[in-house]
Amino acid sequence: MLSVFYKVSATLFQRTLMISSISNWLPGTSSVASRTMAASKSKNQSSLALHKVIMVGSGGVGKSALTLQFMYDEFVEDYEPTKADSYRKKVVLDGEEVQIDILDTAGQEDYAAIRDNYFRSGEGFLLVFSITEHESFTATAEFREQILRVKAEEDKIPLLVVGNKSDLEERRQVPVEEARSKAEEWGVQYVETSAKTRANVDKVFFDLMREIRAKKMSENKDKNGKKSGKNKKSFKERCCLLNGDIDSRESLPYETQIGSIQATSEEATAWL
Ligand SMILES: Nc1nc2c(ncn2[C@@H]2O[C@H](COP(=O)(O)OP(=O)(O)O)[C@@H](O)[C@H]2O)c(=O)[nH]1
Ligand SMILES: [Mg+2]
Repeated sequence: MLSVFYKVSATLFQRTLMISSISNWLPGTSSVASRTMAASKSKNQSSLALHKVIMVGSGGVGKSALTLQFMYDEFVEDYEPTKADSYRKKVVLDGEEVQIDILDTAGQEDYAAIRDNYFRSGEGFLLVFSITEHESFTATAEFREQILRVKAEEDKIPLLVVGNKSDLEERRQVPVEEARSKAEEWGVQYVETSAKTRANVDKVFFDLMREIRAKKMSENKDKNGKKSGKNKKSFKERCCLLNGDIDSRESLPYETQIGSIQATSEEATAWL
């Protein structure tokens, strides 16, 4: 009886730790300290683009092994299966220095509200299964549904389907063709990786970052297009006001409006 109590308490404690260690991924939960730190970052660092990637998939498929191989160039055989964590790394993407944030999920996504918050804050997803376990491939459809549900208002979500453990060919349960045609149906790329041999590990993270970057660029273009359209209109209005009512002109501060447009585009380019 006592041992059951200890087991349950330990699990709850572990989950609490897990959730707190990745709370920076939950929108609106950044601490004062982290906000202050962010504000005092060097100009160079804060101006680096940041791409936020989430590892999604059934337990045991190699999400942590892929993450750790990408981060530290090593294959971790026995990473704690219930441990979720987030990682940040500076990389050079097509000649540009950028930062990548990786959220390695692990079971906490069973709690729908927590999972939805993570998914909402992610900009791109690696949907991982193991080529040695057909069930994990079938599960990708449900994970994808969850992502689409949370990001319903977004056009195209950067996502790659990843068939991991390609070094275990003799234990393959998911034919390449089956996975490829599913990915085609979803309009995404299918890549096979091995966290053990490092095959295609960089490729999946870099290709995903490219998709995220392309999406941000096109969103930015749209935003800027709309902004300049708006600006033209208010400039016209202002001309009329200048000809007429001086008091009304004061209530439409020209400098402030231009300033806010500049701030918006600067803010946006920081996410490119
Ligand atoms: N042979 C082989 N084993 C792998 C590979 N990726 C992960 N594993 C092993 O599969 C098990 C589960 O991996 P893990 O990263 O903890 O899975 P997660 O639950 O999705 O995070 C571990 O024993 C890993 O060593 C791989 O590419 N090849
Ligand atoms: Mg894991």
